[in-house]
Amino acid sequence: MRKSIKYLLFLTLVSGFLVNCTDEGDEFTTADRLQEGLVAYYPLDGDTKDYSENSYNATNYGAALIANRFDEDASAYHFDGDDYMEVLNFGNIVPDEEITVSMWIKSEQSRAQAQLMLCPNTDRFGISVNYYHDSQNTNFWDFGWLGEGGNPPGRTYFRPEPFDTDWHLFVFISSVSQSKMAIYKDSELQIIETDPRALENSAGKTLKIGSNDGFGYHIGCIDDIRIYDRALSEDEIDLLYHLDGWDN
Ligand SMILES: [Ca+2]
Repeated sequence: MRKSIKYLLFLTLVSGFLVNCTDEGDEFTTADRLQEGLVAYYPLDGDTKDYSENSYNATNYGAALIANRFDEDASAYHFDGDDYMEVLNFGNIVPDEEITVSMWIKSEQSRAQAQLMLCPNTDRFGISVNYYHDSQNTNFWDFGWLGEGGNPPGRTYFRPEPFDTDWHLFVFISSVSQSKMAIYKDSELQIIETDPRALENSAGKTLKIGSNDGFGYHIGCIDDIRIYDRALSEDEIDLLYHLDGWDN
């Protein structure tokens, strides 16, 4: 009898221990998933620092702090047409075959503009959403694109992109191992193609945020930029979209 009571007590302790472990394990897993493979993270909450382990901080040339999508003061940046940020030597750590870029963008116009560009802009790593092209609003995602016309390897684009001036989460994936390039908007797939290309010759290049190389300035706001060295899953993209309770 005493033995079975002891055994019951033992079982109770063990099950309590297991429940605790599982809870902590789940929390760890969720946070850990969005940290895994993160090579750059600019939350843009009052500064332009990189909060990943790499600490490739951005220098700001004119962009102004503004409220983010949750109406929290000074938690995103506004670009008025001649502003940009730059991260020197980002080309030394940029992923070259497997990459995901996630960023919140609020555009004021459809125009010739870039929100991200590795410069000098040769084989291109660049993002241009709400770009007015061939009389249509377009979202371009270039990774390893060599400048050929048409719809070549290393480039995918979506149009016509319906234009509005709201915040949207854009996620861009290029993966040589999975043979895909994809663009997601607000966690919905916009387009997927099967001809990615590896990025070459990136050493020493500068990452520009909010412009191309001295032109193509973005007009609008940018927030929460994350760059990963892997292709995020659709579940992870959904996690990013709803992070901090966003449910629009
Ligand atoms: Ca922010």
